[in-house]
Amino acid sequence: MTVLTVATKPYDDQKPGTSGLRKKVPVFQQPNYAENFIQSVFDSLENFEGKTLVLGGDGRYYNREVIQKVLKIAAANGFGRVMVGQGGILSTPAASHLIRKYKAFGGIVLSASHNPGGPKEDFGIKYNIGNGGPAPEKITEAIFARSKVIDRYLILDAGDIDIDEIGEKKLGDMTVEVVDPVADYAEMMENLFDFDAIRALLKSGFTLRFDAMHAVTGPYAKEIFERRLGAPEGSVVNFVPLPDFGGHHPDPNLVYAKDLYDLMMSDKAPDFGAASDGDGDRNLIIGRGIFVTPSDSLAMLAANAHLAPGYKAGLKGIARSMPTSGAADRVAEKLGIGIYETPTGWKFFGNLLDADMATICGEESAGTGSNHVREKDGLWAVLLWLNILAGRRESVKEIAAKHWQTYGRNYYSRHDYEEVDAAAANKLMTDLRDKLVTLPGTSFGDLTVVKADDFAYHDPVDHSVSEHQGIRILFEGGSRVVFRLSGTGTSGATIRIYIERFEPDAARHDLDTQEALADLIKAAHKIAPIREYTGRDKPSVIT
Ligand code: G16
Repeated sequence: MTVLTVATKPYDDQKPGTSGLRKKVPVFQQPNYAENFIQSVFDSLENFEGKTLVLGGDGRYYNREVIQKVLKIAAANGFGRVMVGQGGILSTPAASHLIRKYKAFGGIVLSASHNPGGPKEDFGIKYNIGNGGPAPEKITEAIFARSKVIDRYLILDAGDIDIDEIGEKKLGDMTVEVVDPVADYAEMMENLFDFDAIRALLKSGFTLRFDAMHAVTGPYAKEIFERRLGAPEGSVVNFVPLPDFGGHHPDPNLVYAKDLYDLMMSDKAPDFGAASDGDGDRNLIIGRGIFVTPSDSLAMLAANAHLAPGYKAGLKGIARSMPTSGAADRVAEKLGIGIYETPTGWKFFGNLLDADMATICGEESAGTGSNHVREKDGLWAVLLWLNILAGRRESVKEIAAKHWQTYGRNYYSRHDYEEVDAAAANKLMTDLRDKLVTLPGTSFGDLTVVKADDFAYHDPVDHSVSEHQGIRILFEGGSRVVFRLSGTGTSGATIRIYIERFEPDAARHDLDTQEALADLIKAAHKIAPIREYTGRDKPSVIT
């Protein structure tokens, strides 16, 4: 088969964001757009000839087409083997696991995560390195630099290859191995968690509902929860992955997983409810009558992880992204282990995990994971919760209440202003940066600013520095508000405000979150008058 060298012209907008390149499908469908980016990835890497690439995606619209492009471009560039999930499907954590288990050179994951899918919706391409994690900034910057000057790509002159039948086939000199997307992942979960104990819990009448949101975790959840753990059929809902996720946002939060939330707050609630997102790396945890914020979930999982066989030796450290609440810090302090504060983006945890400085990591954006892979992992978080519930035989509500009694409660909320005008959002952030020096000492009602800065991260492993990672306003007593622009949206800009208050007094642990944070929310809008800049008078999503 012939390798074709196709002349192309660069696009100037192929800068990877928080997690890979995410754009609308019609943008990806422009002539050579996907080809340019894939070739830019390969042009930024060295010494992969003859090596293995892992490939899969969350099954969203355009997944299959881009899988074929990657296969032919990988063959033309000299990869020896591509392991591709059957039907082009691999959850993000399952892809990370395959890269690690089979010592692949790297992997390409096609996903726009929790963003909607469909002909006019979102698509994405992400490159993961040999440790199984998202490429670090020095590689994503090299990819972007290459994409701005690219003038050709290499592609095998071949027909499409069957990716639905498990087994090996040849594409030129390259082997394409179509693998079961679930098997290796499910086996890893069996090794990390006490499946017997969870089985016994489910047998005792404990009920669960897992909402796969018509996204990639459906087949994984069916296999693990229903077939291997014996949850009754029907415990997993919306389990058929659809290219448009059934027309919904596959985003497991209180807005887009409202049906699950309403059920869990009703008198028909099962004991435990959970959901995952488009590509299976995020999680939502709701007990009967209680939503557990991702920041609290991280802290509670870390405090109880020793109940699961995979973590019984204890944790080396905990890492959290800067906007994530400080709840995990208190657990780390009590355990006498390190706590690391990184910028938003799972890629920043990779070095800490590789250096064995952190074992469990988490983000406020519904991501939790551990050193078992190098991505966050939605089903892992659900299974660790189930393992803890099986070990403690208490409800989620009881576990949360006891946790807060021991450590205090970090009231926490995030307010998102989605799809606002990008220029207005950037101006808001620039003006905010300009007034940071004047803020310390200023009061807003009873709140006095003690510190205001623009978060910069100094990686303790490779000593790289990442600046402008979010504006922090810290108040006396430990409350804070943080402002950031999202790095994952595909139209306009999304302003995020993260609001947090620490409450040590157990008598005040039953307040409504928004009420507990009301004065901080007011102060946030005085400091950054979003309405004046954007015309928006309320957030589009509150989590
Ligand atoms: C990605 C990253 C996460 C990040 C999240 C939100 O998640 O992997 O680390 O926290 O985006 O980022 P932002 O606030 O910039 O939108 P995912 O699930 O979209 O891949």
